[in-house]
Amino acid sequence: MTFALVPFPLALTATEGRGLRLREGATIAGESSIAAGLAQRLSERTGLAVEASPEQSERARVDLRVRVGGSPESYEIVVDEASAVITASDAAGLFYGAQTLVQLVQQDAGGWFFPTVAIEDRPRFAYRGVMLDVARHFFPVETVTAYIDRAAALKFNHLHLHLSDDQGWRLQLASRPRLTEVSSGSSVGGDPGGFFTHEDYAEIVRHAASRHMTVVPEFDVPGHTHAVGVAYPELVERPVLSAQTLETVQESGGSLPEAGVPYDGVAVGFSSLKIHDEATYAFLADVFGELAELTPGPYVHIGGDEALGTDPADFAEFMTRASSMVVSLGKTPIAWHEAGAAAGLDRATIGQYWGFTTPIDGAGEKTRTFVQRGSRVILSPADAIYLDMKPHADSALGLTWANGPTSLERAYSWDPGTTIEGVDESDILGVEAPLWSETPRTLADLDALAFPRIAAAAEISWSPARGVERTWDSFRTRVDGLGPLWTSQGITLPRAP
Ligand code: TNX
Repeated sequence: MTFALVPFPLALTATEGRGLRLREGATIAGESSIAAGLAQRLSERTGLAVEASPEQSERARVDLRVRVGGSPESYEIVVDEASAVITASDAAGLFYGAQTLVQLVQQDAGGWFFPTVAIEDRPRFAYRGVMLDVARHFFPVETVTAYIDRAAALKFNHLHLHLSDDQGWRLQLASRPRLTEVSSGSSVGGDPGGFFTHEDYAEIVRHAASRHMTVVPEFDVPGHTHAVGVAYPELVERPVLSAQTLETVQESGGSLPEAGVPYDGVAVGFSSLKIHDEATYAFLADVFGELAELTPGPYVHIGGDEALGTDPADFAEFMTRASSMVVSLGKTPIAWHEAGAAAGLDRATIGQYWGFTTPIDGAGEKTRTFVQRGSRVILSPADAIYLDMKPHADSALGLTWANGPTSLERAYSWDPGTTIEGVDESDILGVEAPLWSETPRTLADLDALAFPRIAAAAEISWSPARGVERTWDSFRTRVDGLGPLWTSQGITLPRAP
C-alpha cells in the first residue's frame, strides 16, 4: 500500500482491513466550515456527491471532533471499515487532518476508499510560510486566494505578501494616496501593474484566515523603493548604479533606472529612502501605521534586503528606527538577514535568512545576531527554497542566480536545523518558500514554478527531520502519487524536463 502523503505525518500505522468505502451521498459531520471544505475537496477528487451534515446521521461516515489538550495544530486520524474520525486539539488541527484525508482517498476496482490507517501528526515548525511577490508582477485577489488554497492544502500557515518594490506599490493607503495613484501602474517588462484596495486586502486576509493562514505584509525599505520616489520624489535618493546593478542591467537587457521614471527592469539595489531626512520617518509612520491597522496578524515585514546603495552606518540607523516603530505599533517586525548588522535593531525583530544552504559572505553571522538578541529566525535558503529559480535548465520561467537551476531533489535535500552554525532547532521559528515574480505573470506560471517544489518546502517545514519515509526516494514516489489530486484542484503541473 502506498500513501501519497506530503508532508509525511509524524506517525502512520497501516492496519488490517479493507478500508472505508466512500459512496455517493456520504456525509461529513463536525465543525461546519471544515466539514464543508472537506466535502467539496472529496467531491472534486472523486466525482461523488459528498456532503457536510450538521449532525451525526446514519450515513455520517467521516467525523471531525475537537478534543481537549494536545499541542497546537496537531491531529489524529483513525480509519476503520465503519468510519474515518479526525480528532484534533484545535480547528487548525482538524483542518490539517482534513488535508491529510483528502490525500488518503484512493481508487481500486471497487471504487473510492480510505485505507485503514492510524495517523498521529503535528508540525515541526510553528511558522510555515510561502511568499508571493506582487510587486514585480501584480497578481489580482483571485490569484492570491488560489495560491493560498494550494499552500494551505500542504499545511503552510503564513502568507508573506511582498507589497512594494522598485517596480510598483501595490497597497492603496489613505495616508499616502499617490503611492497607488502614481506608482502602481508599472511592473517588470512593461506589463500592466495593479494594486489592492483596503477591501481587496481584507478579502485576502479573510480568505487566508479561513484556511488557517496568517498574512504577513511587507513594505520593503530602505532599498527597493524606486516606486516610492516616483510618487514622492523628495523621499528617495537618486539611483546608485553599483557594479551589481549595472551587471544585471547588462545581462537582462533592460534600461537603467532613472529618478522619477517608473522602472520596469529587474536590477536590484539601486534605490534608497533618504536616511537623514525626518520626512522619511513621517512617511514610515504613515505607511506602517496604516498597514498595522489593516493587518490582524502579529507580524509586519520591513524588508531591509539588498540596500546596496545605502551607506552601512545609515542603513543600521534606519533599520533601528524602522524596527522600533513597528514594535511601537504593537507588531513584531520581520526583516531580511542583512538587518542583523544593525546593532540597535529592536530585539523583537525576527530575521529572515535568504543566503545559501551553505552560508557565505557573512550571511550566517548576520542571521545569528537575531538569536543573540533573544529573537528567532525564519529560513529561506535561496538555492533550495526559492520557487522562482528555474526548475531545470530549459525552463522558460525562472531565474538562476542562486546556483540555479534548482531541482526537486535539491529542494528536498537540506535541513533547517543544520543550515547555520549557532542557529539551532529552537532558534528557528520556521521556514518560508518565497516566489519572486520577475518572470511569472499568471497563476499558471506560479503553479509551473511552485509545483512540485513547494511540496519539498512543505515537508521540510512540517515533518520531523528523520523518519523511515523522510528520504528522497520515498518523497519522489509520494509526489508522483499526488499528481492526479493536484490536477483535480486545477493546478497546472509543469511538463517533466
Ligand atoms: C533577491 S531575496 C531578492 C529579490 C529578488 C530575488 C529574485 C531577497 C531578499 N531579495 O529582490 O526578487 O532575489 O530571486
